[in-house]
Amino acid sequence: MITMKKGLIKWFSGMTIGALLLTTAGCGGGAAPTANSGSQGGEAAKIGVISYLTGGGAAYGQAIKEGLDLAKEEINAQGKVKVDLIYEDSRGDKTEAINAINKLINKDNVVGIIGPTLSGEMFAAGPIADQAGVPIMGTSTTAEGIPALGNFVFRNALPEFLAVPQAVEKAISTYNLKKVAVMYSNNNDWAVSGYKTIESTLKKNGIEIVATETFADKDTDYSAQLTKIASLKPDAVMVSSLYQEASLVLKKAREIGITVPFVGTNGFNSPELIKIAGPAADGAIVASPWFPGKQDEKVQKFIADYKAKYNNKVPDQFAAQAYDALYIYASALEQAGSTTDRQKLRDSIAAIKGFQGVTGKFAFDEKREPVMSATVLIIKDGQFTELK
Ligand code: 1QQ
Repeated sequence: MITMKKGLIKWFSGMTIGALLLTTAGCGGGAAPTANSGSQGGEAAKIGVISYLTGGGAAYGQAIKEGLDLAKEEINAQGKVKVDLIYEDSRGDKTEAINAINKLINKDNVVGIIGPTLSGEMFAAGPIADQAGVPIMGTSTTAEGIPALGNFVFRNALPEFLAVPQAVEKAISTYNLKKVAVMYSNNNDWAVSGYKTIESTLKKNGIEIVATETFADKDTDYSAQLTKIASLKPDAVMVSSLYQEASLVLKKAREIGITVPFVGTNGFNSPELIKIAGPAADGAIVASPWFPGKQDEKVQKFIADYKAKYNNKVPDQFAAQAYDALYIYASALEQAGSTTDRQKLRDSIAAIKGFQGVTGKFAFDEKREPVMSATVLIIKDGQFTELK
């Protein structure tokens, strides 16, 4: 269990940094100091956002920002609570995420944090927030073990251990799969976690794994792995990676004549995959709690408002989950009756029940894992459609 060990080491180093911060900040956690609240409306709750806003995976972070900004506008207009968002760009980097979290907690005195975008960043930054007693909620962090980082750590992203088995099993039954090849990025914590879920689901279903090929984030040449896979003639290929790498894998695969279905993990849920891979993305399958085709009033209103604000752009899963996340915070802040009390905010988030968002019904279980359901999607003619 190499990753578990790694996780522990990270957790301990996070604890040390967190403890140091507590001492230097000179406060024992709990309520954020109310001083320095600035001129922008004294009683607005200051929420820090750590997002992947520039670099290779920026489409994830930009979508998250768009969803949050729209929700903020609406929440502030409704006036029950006021929220102020302070953005930090972590560029998908663990060190940047740690720097961002320290700044948000100690300089900006935020009451809570949304983000970071990647599970790997959360594994690095989450324990710091937890030690400082600041609630933190990932909107896109789907690896196994996120809420287990500590009592102040939440997510409203559908964990891969719920999403991946649905996508994999749907593909098995739809295409009568017998033997598959698997690929994943082995230097990305989340991609590794997604791969493990793919593997255990395949084993559970008695599917033969003919090849397991690895690569690293930012790799651009996948010919060696795919040539080997092509020679083994699998019924499908399952890939755990972010959109940048996944798009290049898809393009190369189609180029060398691999026409079988692909099943992806959460990284596939960005329309950027379709933009980069083009027609090569057709036939890719992924599970998501978000489906813009849902005939639901709340979903359709969100899509219309989002399109109106962002140049007719249709919101993706990352925008939708971020939008819901800020509403979850707003509702918890209202319940807490304070815009500065971090402990009360934590307890109110944990107590969220029966929340109805654009990604469906939402609650946390006793381990602070989200209770939500998924739809299995397939890309057809450059569009995410429901795989029925
Ligand atoms: C994670 C993910 C990524 C796909 C988010 C962009 O699910 O890192 O957990």
